[in-house]
Amino acid sequence: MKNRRDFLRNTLGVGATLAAAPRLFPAPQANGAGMDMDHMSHGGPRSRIVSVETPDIPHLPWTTANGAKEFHLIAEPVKQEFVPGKIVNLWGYNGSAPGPTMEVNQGDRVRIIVDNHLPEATSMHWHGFEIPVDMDGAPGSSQDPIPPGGRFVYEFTLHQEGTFFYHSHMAMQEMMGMIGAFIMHPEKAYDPPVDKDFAIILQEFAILPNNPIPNSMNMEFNWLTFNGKAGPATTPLIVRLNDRVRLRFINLGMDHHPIHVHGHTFVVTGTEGGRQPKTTWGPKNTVLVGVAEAADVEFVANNPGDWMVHCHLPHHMMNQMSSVVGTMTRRSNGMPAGLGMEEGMGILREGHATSEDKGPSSGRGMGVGSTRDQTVGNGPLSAPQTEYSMDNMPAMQHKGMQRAAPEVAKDANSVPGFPQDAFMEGPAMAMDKMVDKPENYGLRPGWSGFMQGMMTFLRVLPPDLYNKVMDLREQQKDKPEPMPGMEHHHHG
Ligand SMILES: [Cu+2]
Repeated sequence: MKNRRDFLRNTLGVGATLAAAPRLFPAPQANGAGMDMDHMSHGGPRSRIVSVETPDIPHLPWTTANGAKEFHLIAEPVKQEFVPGKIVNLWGYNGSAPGPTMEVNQGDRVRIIVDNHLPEATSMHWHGFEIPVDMDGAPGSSQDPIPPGGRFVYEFTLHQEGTFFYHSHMAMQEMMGMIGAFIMHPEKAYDPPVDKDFAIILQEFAILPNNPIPNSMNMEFNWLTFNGKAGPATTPLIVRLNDRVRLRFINLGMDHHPIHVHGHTFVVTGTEGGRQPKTTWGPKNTVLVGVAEAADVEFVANNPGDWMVHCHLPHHMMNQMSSVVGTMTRRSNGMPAGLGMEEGMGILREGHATSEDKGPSSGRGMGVGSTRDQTVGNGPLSAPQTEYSMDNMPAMQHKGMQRAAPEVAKDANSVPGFPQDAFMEGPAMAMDKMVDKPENYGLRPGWSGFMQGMMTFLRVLPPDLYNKVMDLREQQKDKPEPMPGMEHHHHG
């Protein structure tokens, strides 16, 4: 018991000096199993518990103070890069949206200092925690909201285990990104133990074209993210062939997401309430993760390959879905008569984007919105049109994009319903180089053109390739992480 706690303390303690490092927990050694904790804890009951990886999201370090694990969360505006060049203003914690992942052990006493650096009041809710009501974070009923510049210290003992999360209890702040994973490891390792354990937070945002701020009232969600990234910028889940794998999905948004894993059959082993008994485990390949729910699934990765993991709602497999997108997809017909270029592209200098006079020019009303859409027909871009559009968007990073003529039949225009995929996907979107990272090593060339929205890969790798990816990841760790936006300034 003590050894196990010491391990996590030591591991996380190192993280205190690496607050910005996204990969707090190093990859397992090439010849080891999991985190190789057997050697560190002498085979105790927790010996087979591995730390949870949350790709693209850092872990929150902690210190020990006054008999508790002490964490520090700062609620603040953040810039999040969904895909290269798409930087949006969200609200989150400690520079990240979703906020950093917290990992604790069942039985721990924890203290969480929450500072509010937002321009308005907030309150922190510990979702599903069985704790005293004055620690619950319900604004107005269990505590006063934390004012801007204010602080609230939460402290409680945790007797639960499972996949939990924390979030602002101000509804619209939730839709600005304010959620984070809170993993409670069990006193005794789950049976069977896993070799790899991942958590993915599902979020959605409605963002007008060329507007960097989500409209939290709009329900036409056009940016769908895994851990704050949309495909192809999501970081693949790297596992070894025949590893036992746990995926933990957490959903906080306005939609339920049916998450589908290719090539494998899994069992649902837990919910937002904790571990489920084995008698409830039936075979599945899709799990519906409802709003405010979590789902743990487990399987043996016995099928080698680069397998897609994605939400199966068709509209959640796209980026920047919008029926009016200005010059990006339409060289003409994209702008209403009598308005300027900026208004036509949704860049507003005065007034509200959804006001009576501006709404139509931005192509959106307040709600479902199709009533305000401009009457433009869909149509695939020819290669020259794509070229023209890209070259006329100096702020858009397009170096490294792969362009080719869309594959379209000669008589395509005579087929009712055309175009569908030729409109959304294809020629302008492949950006393998722009999203290059160790975890993408060896993927099929051009793969990125077909990854959008809530999509990532489960890469089930044979030993050679697995070791190669892990070596590359080790090398990358020594390089400084670029800040969102910094690498895009030299364009234009
Ligand atoms: Cu979905």
